[in-house]
Amino acid sequence: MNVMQRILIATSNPGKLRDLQGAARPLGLQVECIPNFANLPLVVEDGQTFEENARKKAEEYSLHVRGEVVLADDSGLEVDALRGEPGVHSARYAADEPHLADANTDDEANNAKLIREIKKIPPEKRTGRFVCVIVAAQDGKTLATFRGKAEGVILEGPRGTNGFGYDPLFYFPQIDKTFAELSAEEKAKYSHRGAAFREFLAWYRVNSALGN
Ligand code: ITT
Repeated sequence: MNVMQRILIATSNPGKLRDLQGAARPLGLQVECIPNFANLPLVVEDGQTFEENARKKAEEYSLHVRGEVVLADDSGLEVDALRGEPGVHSARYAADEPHLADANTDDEANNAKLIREIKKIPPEKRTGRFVCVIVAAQDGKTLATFRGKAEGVILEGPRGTNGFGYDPLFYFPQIDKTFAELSAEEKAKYSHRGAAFREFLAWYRVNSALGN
């Protein structure tokens, strides 16, 4: 049987949606943004961790689609020599301190700031990782939390035109490419989001009609 199963995600970030759709498609699953997402009241991401923010988004947005399992993704880039920054502030790294929770800055400005900061660090110390936490919630309650990461090196100039966010500055030694040089299939295979989504799927197969 080949029934397309639909999974809802609460995100304003088209890059995340594309990544998840890329990871889901080969499995015959469909990932869609929750209906009317742009008109829902914004959830303020003021948590100290990816988990807190993902949980807050999943729980609050799931109240708008009662009875459905809703996913939220909170993610970012941790640079070791920058004490884990931009981290939970990844979407608003270029904003003035204290990186107010409702003030996202654009990818270009965030990347320009990362380039300025990484140039101050010796090349051999430019390690970091993308982290993704996905929370599944229903009717305002968290059902489960999933985590994925991808280890790499931060470049001081962009490479590649695919992807979004910090992808052009994130070099992934395992296949000698930046994340902006990956196809949708490769990003699903190697990325933090692909890893977290696979964990979700393993859980979903057991906990939903998919497993029947
Ligand atoms: P939503 O909260 O609406 O989902 P957002 O963009 O505000 O969208 P986050 O608060 O989780 O999401 O911020 C994540 C930021 O981390 C994102 O804007 C990128 O700058 C960066 N990021 C996360 N995953 C990434 C990836 O796969 N490639 C490049 N950058 C990524």
